[in-house]
Amino acid sequence: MSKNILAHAAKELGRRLEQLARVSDVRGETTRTFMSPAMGRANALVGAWMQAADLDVREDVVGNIIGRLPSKKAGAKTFLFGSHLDTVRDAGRFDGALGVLLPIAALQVIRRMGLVLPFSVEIVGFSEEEGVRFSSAYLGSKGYTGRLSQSDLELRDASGLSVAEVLAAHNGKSVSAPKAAHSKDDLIGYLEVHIEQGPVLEAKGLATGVVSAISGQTRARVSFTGRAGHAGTTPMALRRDALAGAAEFILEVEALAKARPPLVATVGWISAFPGATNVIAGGVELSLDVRHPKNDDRVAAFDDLGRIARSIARRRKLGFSVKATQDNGAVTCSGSLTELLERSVRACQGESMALPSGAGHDAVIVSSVAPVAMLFVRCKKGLSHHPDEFVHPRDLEAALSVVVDFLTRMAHQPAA
Ligand code: HGY
Ligand code: MN
Ligand code: MN
Repeated sequence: MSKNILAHAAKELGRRLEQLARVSDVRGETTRTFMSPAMGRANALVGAWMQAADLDVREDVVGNIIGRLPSKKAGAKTFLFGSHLDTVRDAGRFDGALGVLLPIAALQVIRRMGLVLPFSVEIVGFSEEEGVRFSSAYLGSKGYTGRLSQSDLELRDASGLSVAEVLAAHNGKSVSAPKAAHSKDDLIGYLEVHIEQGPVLEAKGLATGVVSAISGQTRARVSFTGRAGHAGTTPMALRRDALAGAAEFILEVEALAKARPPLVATVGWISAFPGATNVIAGGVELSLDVRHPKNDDRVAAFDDLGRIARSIARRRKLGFSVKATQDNGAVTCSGSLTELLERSVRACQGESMALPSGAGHDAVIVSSVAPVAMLFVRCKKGLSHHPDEFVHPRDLEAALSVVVDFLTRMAHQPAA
């Protein structure tokens, strides 16, 4: 593998990540949410890059952009790469996009090396992984793997629009949940390249690492209902203040998670109604995100938080509800794929380390149809879900060399 070809491809990859980051629904930041105008423009840009890499490009009914390099070998199976093109609000330029653009670059390097792969390759830019618009993640990969459910289609965004209505508008006709793009026996496996979004690789001085397992996560919407009232005339003892109750609950969420490491639990957003300075909040809705590498511990923590919410509501004479909007078990990465990936990492950087992922990834969903592996790439200070997210160009090149080496090894695997 020539160093020059790699260095040039890595430089172009860095440039494309910058260019894609400017495709946003909000000027001056990187924000792309499910089926937004910016997502359409991102798909057009990534689709053009896929086309330039001689991939056959299509977009499916849930807005995934898919580039396919068909093998010339009759009956060849397919190896998948992918990650998400949607982002959190005011995001960085690497989370998701790296796992779509890097494999495109890797295929261009492979072609320049004259290597013909004995299997087809499909690169998927998933349309929705972060769960920003509908508070439930993975709508893109669920659509691609045939796991989009009726309850997913009925989820509603802040404006009251359902997933089904958004898909109908996008496709110009109502669409039912799509079937899986591939049958299980057509797939060799899936590799997702993703920034670590944590500090471990940086602390170890490693550019890349392999993922052992991905934590399970439960997301929910919690609401407290009290009674709105005049902030100036309602005595404190007579109040049923929904926002005060929610505040007490949020501190209990933090305390419970701190008491049970490695559990993590987060309230990321809160809305208070009617939301006026001089009105006691009559209603509150907030998000809850609970994660743990072990499923039993995550479920127990979520149940305990429900009991805590109930006791706060009872004491404060508030109504309350807890509605899970997403529930994904922990996923262990495929041993054989990860072992092959470790060989590539060792060949490229001398040593390899395995680490768990606290963040969720599309690999969680794809694991239902194919063996999955993940390559983590060092990011500065582990910062992510933030505009200062940063991967050094040297580490882009390192990750690219690992994936090119991995594809080369895959090509020489028996009966790939
Ligand atoms: O929230 C997550 O774990 C990921 O960033 N979607
Ligand atoms: Mn993310
Ligand atoms: Mn991500």
